[in-house]
Amino acid sequence: MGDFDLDNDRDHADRVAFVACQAGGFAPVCEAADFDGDSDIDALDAVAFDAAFSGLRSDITGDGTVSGKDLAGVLSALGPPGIADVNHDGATTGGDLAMLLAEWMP
Ligand SMILES: [Ca+2]
Ligand SMILES: [Ca+2]
Ligand SMILES: [Ca+2]
Ligand SMILES: [Ca+2]
Repeated sequence: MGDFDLDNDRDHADRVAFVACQAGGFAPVCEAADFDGDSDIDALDAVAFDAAFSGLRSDITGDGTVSGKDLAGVLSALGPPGIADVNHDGATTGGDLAMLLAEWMP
């Protein structure tokens, strides 16, 4: 589950696809995102995806490190959910910033 591009990993590319499915609602192509098999892509599936995810949750740019670029990404995405909603509470807020700072690798 969660390997959208079928290359046997759950990396940033898969995460982008997951977030798109989470935002866009359930579609046949999103079956790989429905970890618990209840035909929706919700916070429970997001938690399961994170458990399988190989990267850093706060690495929203997908470059392998958590840096100022990710911080800028979260700051520019504040408000709605999306890839910057790293704690999956349905919004991009200071809580996501706190998680990013906790994973920060200078
Ligand atoms: Ca993959
Ligand atoms: Ca589900
Ligand atoms: Ca990054
Ligand atoms: Ca959040």
